[in-house]
Amino acid sequence: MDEPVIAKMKICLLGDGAVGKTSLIRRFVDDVFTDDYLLTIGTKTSKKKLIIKMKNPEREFHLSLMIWDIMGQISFRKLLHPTYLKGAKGAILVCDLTRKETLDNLDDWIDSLYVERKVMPTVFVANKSDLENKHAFGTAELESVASVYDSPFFLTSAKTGVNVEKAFQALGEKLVEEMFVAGSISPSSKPKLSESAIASNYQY
Ligand SMILES: Nc1nc2c(ncn2[C@@H]2O[C@H](COP(=O)(O)OP(=O)(O)OP(=O)(O)O)[C@@H](O)[C@H]2O)c(=O)[nH]1
Ligand SMILES: [Mg+2]
Repeated sequence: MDEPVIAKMKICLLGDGAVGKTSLIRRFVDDVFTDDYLLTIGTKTSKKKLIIKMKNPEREFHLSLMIWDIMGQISFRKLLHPTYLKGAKGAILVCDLTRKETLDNLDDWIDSLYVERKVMPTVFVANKSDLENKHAFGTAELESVASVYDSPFFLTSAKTGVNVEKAFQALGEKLVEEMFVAGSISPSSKPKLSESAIASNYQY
């Protein structure tokens, strides 16, 4: 198998206040959860390595993700977006299964995303699946939004951890696909790409 391809990239989580963006990142990065709601003030970044294994051609990708967490309060949306989204290569759109309006509002978040770039790999997540008797919508509604953007979708719980890793993996796979489509990596070549060389291609 060819050497792993190493790339650094910025991704971000978008969605209304209290949908669970910070909790999903904490579950993914540190595998922890708390019931406390500490609303994010401004932005916060975390790092995590993600390994994506491609089958055909067989190839491993080591993605160093710089994950940007933003406060979801609507009043801050326009103020923060220009810097928050700059250089982002992909996004996870997060809504809350117990509040239907958080799904409807994803359109607005996507609009802000597309100001930065016309198309970007995205994954849709409806969080808090553990609150089973409080669901205000289901898979079908989430799918109908995600399909408009040709994106994978997951019902997740930052509390139990269900599907959290899968959602980030799915975004990682889309990012890798995009690297091929962009032509920066050819499947047949044996790249001698140093981390810094890749980083200059994929700046965050
Ligand atoms: N039951 C349950 N509660 C959750 C889940 N994810 C988050 N929460 C709770 O929901 C509240 C908000 O979670 P946060 O992760 O802070 O939400 P956020 O999207 O980062 O909010 P902002 O920073 O204000 O944009 C907290 O009390 C969390 O404990 C989940 O999967 N299940
Ligand atoms: Mg937060």
